[in-house]
Amino acid sequence: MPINNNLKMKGTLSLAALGGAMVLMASPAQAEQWRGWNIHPPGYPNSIALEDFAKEVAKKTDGRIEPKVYNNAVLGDQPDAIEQTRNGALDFANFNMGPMGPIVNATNVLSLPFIFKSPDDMYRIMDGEIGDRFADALAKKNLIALSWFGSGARSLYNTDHPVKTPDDAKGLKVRVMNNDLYVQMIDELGGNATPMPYGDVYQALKTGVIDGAENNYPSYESSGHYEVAKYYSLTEHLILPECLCIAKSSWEDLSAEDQKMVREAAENAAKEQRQLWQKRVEKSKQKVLDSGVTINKVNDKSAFQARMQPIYDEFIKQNPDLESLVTDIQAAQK
Ligand code: BDP
Repeated sequence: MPINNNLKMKGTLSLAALGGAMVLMASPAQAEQWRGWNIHPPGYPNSIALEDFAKEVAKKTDGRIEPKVYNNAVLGDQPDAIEQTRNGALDFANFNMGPMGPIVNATNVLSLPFIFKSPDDMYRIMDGEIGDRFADALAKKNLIALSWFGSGARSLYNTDHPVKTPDDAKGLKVRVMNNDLYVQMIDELGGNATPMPYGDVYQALKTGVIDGAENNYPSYESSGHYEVAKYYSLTEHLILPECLCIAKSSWEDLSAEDQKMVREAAENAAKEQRQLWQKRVEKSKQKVLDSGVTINKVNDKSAFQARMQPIYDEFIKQNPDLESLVTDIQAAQK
């Protein structure tokens, strides 16, 4: 018996080894596995674009690189994922420029409320020379921004009344993304800001830890926040670009030819994300309306804008080197 068993095992082992060798021969030698971070659920415009980026990279490199996208922030919340990508523990990601501010100071310019007049202005400016300046700042912190995604305009929403004037936000406890500028932004409206990971907001709204938050229609809808916070007020105070970013270490491992292919794939992903975004905004808006959400027009946005002036003044005072970036963005929208 023991002899037989031994023989059987040996046979099994060698067959397995042979199988392994065949697999190795069939797939390209040492395929590079890339781990990609995504905060959104499957089916969200960004998720679809990232999936397609992964497929295109695998195809263009004949499987030498195998990117895999991990959705729903399962690899960590955004500030944590930014660090992981900076140190190469993650290979690529779709990051919003809001929580990027504490790490790449120049990107705080993008978080100044009302800095962009419309998503189209944002796209045009980020696709040009000004966008390259942000990409340079990111590269200094080990993040290679290959293309820019959109995230629409963020508006305030809360549980028990419309916010039509700045004073309507007085006393509100509002969740913001991790960035001091947003704490100041809510302060200027007389509210109390709580920075908190995206994934914790639903529960915090439900239990009354916060009264509201702020986001674009697709996130307001896909996160389920609209089920709890039924007043969505069109303040449109932030129009934030997002990057498709690669870890510098993963980028530098690529040949010049592969870099070109990966960049192309990222640019295609951005085109796709922007198209899908448009459709998703309409779909999400309809869905929240159907569920009984009240959408409030803000007739005088300039009242909100005026409240933000101290943020600009202080920012420029503290970051004189970034003043030209602010004024160049403003001048590009005149
Ligand atoms: C969404 C962004 C995502 C942010 C999230 C948030 O796409 O990157 O993490 O808002 O509010 O719109 O945290």
